[in-house]
Amino acid sequence: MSEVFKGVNKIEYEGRTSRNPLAFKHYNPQELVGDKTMEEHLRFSVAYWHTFNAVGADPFGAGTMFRPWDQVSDPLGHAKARMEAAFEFMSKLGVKYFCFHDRDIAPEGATLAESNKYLDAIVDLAKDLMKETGIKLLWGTANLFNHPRYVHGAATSNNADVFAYAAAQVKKALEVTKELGGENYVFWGGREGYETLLNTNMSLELDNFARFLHMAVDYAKEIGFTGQFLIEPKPKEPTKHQYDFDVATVLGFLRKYDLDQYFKMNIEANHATLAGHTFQHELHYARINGVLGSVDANQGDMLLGWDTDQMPTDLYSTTLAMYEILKNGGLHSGGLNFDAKVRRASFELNDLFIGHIAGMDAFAYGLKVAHKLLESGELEDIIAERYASFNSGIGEQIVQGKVGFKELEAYALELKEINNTSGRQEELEAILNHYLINS
Ligand code: XUL
Ligand code: CO
Repeated sequence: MSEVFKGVNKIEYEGRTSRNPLAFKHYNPQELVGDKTMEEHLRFSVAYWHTFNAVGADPFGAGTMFRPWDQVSDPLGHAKARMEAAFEFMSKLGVKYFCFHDRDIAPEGATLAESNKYLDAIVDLAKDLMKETGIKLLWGTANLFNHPRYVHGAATSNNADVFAYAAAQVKKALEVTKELGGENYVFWGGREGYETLLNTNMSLELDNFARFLHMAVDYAKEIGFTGQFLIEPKPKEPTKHQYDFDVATVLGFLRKYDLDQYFKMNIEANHATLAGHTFQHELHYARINGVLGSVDANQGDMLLGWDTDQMPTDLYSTTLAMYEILKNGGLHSGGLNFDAKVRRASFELNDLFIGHIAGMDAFAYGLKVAHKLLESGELEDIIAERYASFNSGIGEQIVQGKVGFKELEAYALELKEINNTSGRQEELEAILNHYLINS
């Protein structure tokens, strides 16, 4: 396909005073922040499904986005035209990674064999375009939720044939991810959950889910796929209860079934808020448990209770996310994948660039603020001081496991008074704002 995004050149960094909507104001790929460049810290990725497949349909209305690549009618030709446009977009945007579901890049055939054949044809094209542009695959995954066969779930379906079909689909998706050098493989639990407990054998469904993941781990070993396995928690939608509810729930599941050594988490901002947590909470909880793997960068709407998958522009949230990521020593094989879509009414082609630029700038600014905040050590010093009672005396003995209830009772009986100090929340929030305003 010839050039699609006509009139858009490579997006350049123009600095914070620029008012050009098609330029970066903060994301300056080669600028050093600490000992790494912005590009190395942020590892941005474009989500194929939102940016190249979505047409703006919602439950109340049809698509509003008429993309040039969607005008090609034969299924494989359509998929190829879309992929060429995708690589043109990513090259112009300067994003070095992308992510896809198997069915985003190639059409579903009449049979599994035909779907696999379509996928192979598109993977050949992807390989060429990746080589030509230097763009890499952050992660691959399988779409186990769209087709009607997955009505009751995939690995947690009541129907063993569906379990088998899903396994075959993931087997192929793993092969393809390996072939394209994917650095991770993601399991988001599509319809792995329930609508009503009245028809659900939750115990069998969870056991089967674990069996499925063990099979994936075994197969990855067999074919030599060494990428990181990631689970992406989400509490609800499409089912009313998704088994991968949040980081804490998934950790408990992985540990119960001896899967914890093989998986980390892919944390999505809007999924965190659906679970009643902040984005920072989920990143923090994953970090302190050594399972912060990758991020689906987006944001929800404060007033809506569903997964709106908006472009992340909230600086407060991107700053606190980057604070956790820096404290994690970075995302390693993970990245910041824009699992985000422009609004239904933002249907012009340029909106795709503008939306991503807004998200990239918001994370670049968040990175700069978080770096300064960490360099200053102000929050860490206050936290250290807050817990100082555990560094000596009875606190130290508790931490070292030297005392039990009897010794503590004896100690408490001798206590004259207990002195608490302020939690200083407002002071800390003001410190955060200071760095947000002055970075
Ligand atoms: C759905 C979602 C998915 C996963 C990949 O809410 O986030 O797109 O990121 O399957
Ligand atoms: Co996601």
